[in-house]
Amino acid sequence: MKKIALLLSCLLGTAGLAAAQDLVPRPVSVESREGVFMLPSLLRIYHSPDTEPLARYLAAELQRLYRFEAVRLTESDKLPSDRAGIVQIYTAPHDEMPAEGYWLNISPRDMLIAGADYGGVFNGIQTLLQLLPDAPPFCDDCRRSDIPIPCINISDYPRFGYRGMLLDVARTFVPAEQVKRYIDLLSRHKINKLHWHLTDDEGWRIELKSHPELATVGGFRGGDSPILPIYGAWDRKYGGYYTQDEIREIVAYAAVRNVEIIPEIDLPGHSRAAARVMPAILCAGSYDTTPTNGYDDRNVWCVAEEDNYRLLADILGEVAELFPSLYLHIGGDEVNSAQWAACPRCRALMRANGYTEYPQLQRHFMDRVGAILDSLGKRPAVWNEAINGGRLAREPRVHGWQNTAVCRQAAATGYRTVVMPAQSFYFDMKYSPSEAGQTWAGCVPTEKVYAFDFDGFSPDEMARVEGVEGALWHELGLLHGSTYLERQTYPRLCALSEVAWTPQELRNWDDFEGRMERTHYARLSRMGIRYRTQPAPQPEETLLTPAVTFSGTFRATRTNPFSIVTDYRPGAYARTTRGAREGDYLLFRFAEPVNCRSITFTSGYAGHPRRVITGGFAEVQYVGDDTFRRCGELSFGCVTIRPVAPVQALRIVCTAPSNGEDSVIVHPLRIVAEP
Ligand code: TNX
Repeated sequence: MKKIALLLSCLLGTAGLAAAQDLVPRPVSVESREGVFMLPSLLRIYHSPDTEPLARYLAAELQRLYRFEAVRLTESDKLPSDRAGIVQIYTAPHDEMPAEGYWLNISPRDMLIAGADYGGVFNGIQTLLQLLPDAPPFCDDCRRSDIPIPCINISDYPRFGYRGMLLDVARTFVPAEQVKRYIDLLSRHKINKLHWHLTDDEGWRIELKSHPELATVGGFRGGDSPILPIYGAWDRKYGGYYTQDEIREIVAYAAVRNVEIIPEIDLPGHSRAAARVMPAILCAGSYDTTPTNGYDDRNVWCVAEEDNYRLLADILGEVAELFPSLYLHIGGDEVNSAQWAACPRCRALMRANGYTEYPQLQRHFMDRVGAILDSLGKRPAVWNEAINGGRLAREPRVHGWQNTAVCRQAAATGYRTVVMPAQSFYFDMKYSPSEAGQTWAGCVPTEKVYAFDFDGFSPDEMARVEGVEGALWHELGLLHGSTYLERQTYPRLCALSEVAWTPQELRNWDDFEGRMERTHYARLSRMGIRYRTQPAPQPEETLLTPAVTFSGTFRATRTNPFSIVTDYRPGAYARTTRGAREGDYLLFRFAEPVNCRSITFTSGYAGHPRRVITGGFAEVQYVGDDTFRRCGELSFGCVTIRPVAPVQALRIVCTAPSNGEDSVIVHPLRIVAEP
């Protein structure tokens, strides 16, 4: 048995060394050593009092990975004279070790993790976990202890103190258990902030004892909810929210994993869900209100309404109590000033304060909310637009999202800045043109995330950069199903973790890709992550553009006429003058019968379920037939038919209302020739 262990250790020793080079994010300094540490039959973990949760965490991981249960925890700074086979974890503040940094020393005799602080020990444990070999194929009488861990000395610390990820649970609800898993996976990449986007136009996800209806009503859209369905939840009541107990549990779960949660209540815009539950938060005169869909502008809190600040004190008071983080994110993005412009009281407020522009009125609002936070012992975090109306009274942390220039500008103006330009760090964008996701900030392949290098930032600006953040906006969650969240996040998050952690001079794409391919993708698989893989090349297809006439119950706008469809203008679309109603139809009649393999009809923005026909079916008329035959149902506004004979005409029949959408987008038919 001993011999086998020795042989194993030799084999795995060298494999281990290779794996040691394959850590993600790459550590600052790694020095390989001879030999391996074998997990002993009883592993003794010595820990300092403050790292007790981490000793438990490590023990739980060994149990999960190897069914290894022979662990004894001892709280002590002193080690026994027999140090063989022990692990020591402790915090050791040290001048030379920055916050969240750690030393990890593995010798054949013992393993030691000394962290600058709790986070440092946690990060050291993450590195250790990445060094652990695969679970051997256990049998009942196998010893659980033949697990060799390569000897190594690592000294490591983060480039940035803020290494964040935003999760939008407003557009697509993510149940509490999945949020925990998401946090766990982030923490394994040494990400230490979760920016939790809890409210938006499409839903309010946090239970409040003072105003329960915000969540119990505003947490759902569709059906009998005052919030109309959108983004693929058209035919059912959809949603959810987190109870305060769940939130406390998630916050505690994250804290063990060195993840701080920064909750966001998006104000004063993006507040349609709140406004549908409490219309009085809107400017007087905009109370009407026939429900409508999409980004209608009646979602903005009235700045002049004093009751609003009392309400916000209630709301933020509860939020502040639930979340220990110093910063609470209060939004400030994409505020439409149309309601303020039409509101006599907002206009009077502007005059009284000598404001000439709406961003100043927004600053006024943010300052009032900032004062509430101040009274709660908290500070505001805001989106970059919030600083356009002059300097905010309470020192905020600014999240720059629109592009890199606004991030630089915020830092240059003296704000603590979180850098998260959509063009590099928005994981709701597509990886490549044929894949799922949004496109407004272009495609964001993993290489592009990795390549972000603060080009053009001055040393002064860099001094204000607190770190970086990825973002998973979630409009398309229902469209793309249960694998979307992790696929959009991984492997881009691995690249982000290295932008956030590893010194720039140690970062190199080829090196990163090598580590991913050799080792880290396998680690992701072991964690059960369904990460994105390179899509298979599309088969060559020939598209047909047969002469076609178009008719039906819709009219099109002047700027987007139906001729765009009948001309097969690539990338363009027609737009109707109103949303769809039950019984509407669109009829495509071909000049000659069309022989083809398939015809795809698409409504709405490509890959983005807005302005779609939310329900309906396709009917085909084959050559020689007088009647139409039903041949497919619309799904997310699209349908593909595979004709069995030459096609004379295609009709799309609407069976559902458009839920207040103002128009339908109609793309040219995609007709694929027979091979
Ligand atoms: C812009 S980022 C938004 C979000 C959307 C996102 C989609 C930001 C502050 N506002 O509301 O979900 O684009 O990519």
